[in-house]
Amino acid sequence: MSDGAPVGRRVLLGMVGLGALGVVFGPSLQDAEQRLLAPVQNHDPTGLSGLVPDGGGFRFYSVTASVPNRTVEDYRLTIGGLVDHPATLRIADLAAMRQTTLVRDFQCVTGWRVPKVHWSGVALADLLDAVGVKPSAKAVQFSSFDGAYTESLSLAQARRRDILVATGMLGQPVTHDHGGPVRLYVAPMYGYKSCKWLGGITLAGQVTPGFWEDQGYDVDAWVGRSNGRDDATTS
Ligand SMILES: Nc1nc2c(c(=O)[nH]1)N[C@H]1C(S)=C(S)[C@@H](COP(=O)(O)O)O[C@H]1N2
Ligand SMILES: [Mo]
Repeated sequence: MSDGAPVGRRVLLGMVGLGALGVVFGPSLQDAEQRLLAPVQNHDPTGLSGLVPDGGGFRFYSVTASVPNRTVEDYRLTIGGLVDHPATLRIADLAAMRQTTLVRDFQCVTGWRVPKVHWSGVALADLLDAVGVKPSAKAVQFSSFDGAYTESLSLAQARRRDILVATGMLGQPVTHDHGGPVRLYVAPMYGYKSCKWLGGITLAGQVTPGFWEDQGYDVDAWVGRSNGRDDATTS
């Protein structure tokens, strides 16, 4: 009688095959579905994305293979360009300013969403008021200390109260994986506007397309109304 060995071997070979694929492609396999949903390919060019441990459903994204660690002590946020008072701020400076909290969903354009996330920090609008925006400024540019990622908003967008220079997220200081110690959180727009590892804010005369926008994403990234997601209720 058959001892089932052929079946067993097939199963075993199947597992070996999957294991080998896993070594080659790593987290890419887990992300296959979201890659299909992505309006452009390579939303995660490093292939490093995966679920953030205890991240409440967040995926870890970085366009660079590694990002320097910045502690609360050595972190600096530089604000310059078309402002009256260029500034270099520490975490303590941000903590001394009026704090704003938001409870809002986080929505990645590839399809995943984390509902009702607690965010805290300084409203970007308050920060702009503190440094004084020159009349010639029309846009706000953001750079990441990962050395690669950039984003921007029009000045009108940046003055909304639901955009934070966030130091808190998910009820704790923003972790390194989530872009800490300071990240941007743009509540009304898709996740790619929320620049992680925020290092610089520059007031400028015009909007400059950011990292993903150079690859085809909409600069105005309103959730539900951009990147081909327009529906009958908004048209
Ligand atoms: N510096 C930097 N910021 C970034 C990204 C990135 O790759 N690098 N990815 C963006 C995208 S597409 C999303 S959906 C969110 C993901 O945030 P998370 O890694 O905390 O889940 O960060 C955004 N900000
Ligand atoms: Mo995203």
